[in-house]
Amino acid sequence: MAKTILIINGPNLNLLGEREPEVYGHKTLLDIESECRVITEKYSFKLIAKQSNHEGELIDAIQEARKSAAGIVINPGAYSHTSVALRDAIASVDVPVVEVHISNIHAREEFRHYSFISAVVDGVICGCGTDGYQYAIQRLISLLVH
Ligand code: CA2
Repeated sequence: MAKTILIINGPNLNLLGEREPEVYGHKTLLDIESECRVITEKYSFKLIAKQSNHEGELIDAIQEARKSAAGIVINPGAYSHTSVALRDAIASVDVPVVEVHISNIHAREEFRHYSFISAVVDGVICGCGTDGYQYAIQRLISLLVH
């Protein structure tokens, strides 16, 4: 059975492609997931994508992934800057996790500069636009196949 990579997206990222294209680009979340799937299939991984606007649902998805996923790519959205609970959930996961931010959070408002998540993940990709998700998948695969 194919091993699974999970992509988790947090609040408001379901709006990608609909608003603020100057910050978040023109692609929808479905476009991004399809691009990532091309990469995961090449390496015989199955891709599962989840998005939620609710902190508890994101934590549930991370806890479930402890049993079912080989690795996780996560864009926690605004919860990156606020959620100790999400950080604790990620810290409890044994599989590799890569954090993605579409925008360069360090070049934006000061409240976005700190991510509670970054210290407990294996890598952070930030400011590379929506291509960052593909870079994160590539990194995860490198960690998993070597
Ligand atoms: O740059 C990123 O990926 C962020 O994680 C996106 C979050 C933001 O709160 C973080 O500081 C950085 C916001 C996601 C909102 O997504 C939208 C997409 C389209 C239209 C409106 C919001």
